[in-house]
Amino acid sequence: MLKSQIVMITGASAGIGKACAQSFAREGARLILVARREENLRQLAAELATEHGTICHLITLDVRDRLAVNAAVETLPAEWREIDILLNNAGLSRGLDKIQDADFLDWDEMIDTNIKGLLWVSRAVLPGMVARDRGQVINIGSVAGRQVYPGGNVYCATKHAVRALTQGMRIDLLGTRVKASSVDPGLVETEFSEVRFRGDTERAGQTYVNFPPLQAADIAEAVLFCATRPPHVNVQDMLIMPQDQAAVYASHPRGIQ
Ligand code: NDP
Ligand code: 8X3
Repeated sequence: MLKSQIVMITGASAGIGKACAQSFAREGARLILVARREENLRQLAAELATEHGTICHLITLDVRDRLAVNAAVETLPAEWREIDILLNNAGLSRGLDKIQDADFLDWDEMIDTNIKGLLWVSRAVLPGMVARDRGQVINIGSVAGRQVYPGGNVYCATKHAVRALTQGMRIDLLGTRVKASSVDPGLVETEFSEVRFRGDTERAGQTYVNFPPLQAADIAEAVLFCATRPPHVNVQDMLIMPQDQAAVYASHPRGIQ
């Protein structure tokens, strides 16, 4: 079903985006890999070419840069223009500060990446999908788009926005054959916490000691499920949690065996 389809993945250089690239590659898709760290993308593309014969097109950019996003999509080589699936995954959190204490720059970075970056990429890619009357946008939301936790304030607000934007896309695309879905994970062990705590690996590591977290591959399976439904089925959203995390406030401290 995905053989030779073109899948564009933002934030493909690490974590969930990288795992999704591996899953789509196994299914025979062609991949447009997007992120800022060019070396990571190159390494991933080389791995996928060796393991699955995957053909990749690499785009090194910051999704916050609207002009760069537009230029990258507009100048895609002819054989890469007809994107079948867009996975809006690039995103991050910064800190866990209270609103009264937080750094404005952290807010800018989260809002500009998680909300505006997702919008810039979607705005550039969606017209082609609508014109072809086929395609799918899959947004990576979060349990933080449904609940708020202490210090989560602005990050949670960005993920609530992603949830609203997926619903908005779904409504705006009604009448076309273009799908819109969101996959909303609970705690996943990736570089996410290291980024949140700006490289403080000890603090980041503490995030994952209380119970077995999800792995990026678990989310990739869910994304693949959304991407492989028949034409008359649209998965609107999926919430996927670790077994020991029932809600952002309610987890079972089993420890990691
Ligand atoms: P990682 O930090 O492991 O990966 C984040 C990815 O996003 C990287 O590839 C990074 O690439 C990319 N990225 C970040 N900022 C930008 C930018 N400005 N422009 C382009 N790419 C960017 O984290 P995850 O894999 O965990 O995060 C992926 C998504 O999953 C995010 O949207 C996150 O909010 C969401 N999520 C994560 C959860 C978790 O517990 N880990 C749970 C729920 C949702 P590079 O730095 O090379 O640009
Ligand atoms: C990432 C999951 O709970 O750390 O979106 O916000 S959480």
